[in-house]
Amino acid sequence: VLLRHDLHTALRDDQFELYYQPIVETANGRIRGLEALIRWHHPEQGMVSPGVFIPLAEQTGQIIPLGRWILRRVCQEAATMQAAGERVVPVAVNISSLQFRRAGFLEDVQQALSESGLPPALLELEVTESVLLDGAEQAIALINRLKAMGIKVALDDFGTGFSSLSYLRDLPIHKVKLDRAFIKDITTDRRDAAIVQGIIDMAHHLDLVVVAEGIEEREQQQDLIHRNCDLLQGFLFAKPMPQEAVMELPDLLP
Ligand code: G
Ligand code: G
Ligand code: MN
Ligand code: NA
Repeated sequence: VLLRHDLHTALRDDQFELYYQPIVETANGRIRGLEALIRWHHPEQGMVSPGVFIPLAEQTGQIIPLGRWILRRVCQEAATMQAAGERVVPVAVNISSLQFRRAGFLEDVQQALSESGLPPALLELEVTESVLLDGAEQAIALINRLKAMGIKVALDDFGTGFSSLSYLRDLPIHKVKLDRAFIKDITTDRRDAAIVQGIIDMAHHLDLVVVAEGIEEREQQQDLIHRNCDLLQGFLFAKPMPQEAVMELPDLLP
């Protein structure tokens, strides 16, 4: 109840911060991208997880101004990082389905890009299958327009919820992110291994890039090298961290 009310003032009082987690090349740990993950420094409760306040913001409608703020801030910070260092990699932003499906979303993206000067090729949007909730046609049309602007779209949390194989066929995405639920036991559970291998092979035949999430152990990396997974993300390489910290990282993560 308190959190719900606090969300209103949090934006105004600048209590949000964006953390960034590297996404690396499977075989060698070279940083190939960053995912922006929001953090809320609550004045009394300390750090509140987005797993808690994003669903709340979706219920209250606050996700619209918050989502717009996130897009603008990520584009600004990504432009800053690009200008400051030699490393030029795309930055991915999680987009709530409510935000994605709302009129004006495309204009918000365009505005965030133009005011920051960030090249569209350095922005990626992560969406989940729930963007399809009220009509696949609209979602497909929107993703095609984003694609025409040079912005890539990834399908996040793939394999969980109600995600279906036909989404890989119908959505004009360029990347699929395998949920960490499949990765957790990949080295010991033949069923998980079979599903992951199947998704990787199918995605490659569809010309999609595959990212595995939640890599915590070296053995999982070894396994995914053999399975031909393109990119990895997880605590083994780096946790989400503030912009200043991520800028200090070397190009290759052990
Ligand atoms: O960073 P963490 O693992 O605590 O994130 C928990 C959940 O919150 C994940 O599902 C993640 O996708 C979501 N999340 C994190 N940052 C953002 C954001 O900026 N926007 C949206 N819509 N969701 C986010
Ligand atoms: O739903 P989405 O994939 O956007 O969520 C990303 C979330 O996963 C972030 O909140 C991030 O903190 C979390 N995460 C990233 N790497 C790992 C990991 O190796 N292990 C676990 N348990 N969580 C991770
Ligand atoms: Mn994500
Ligand atoms: Na995910």
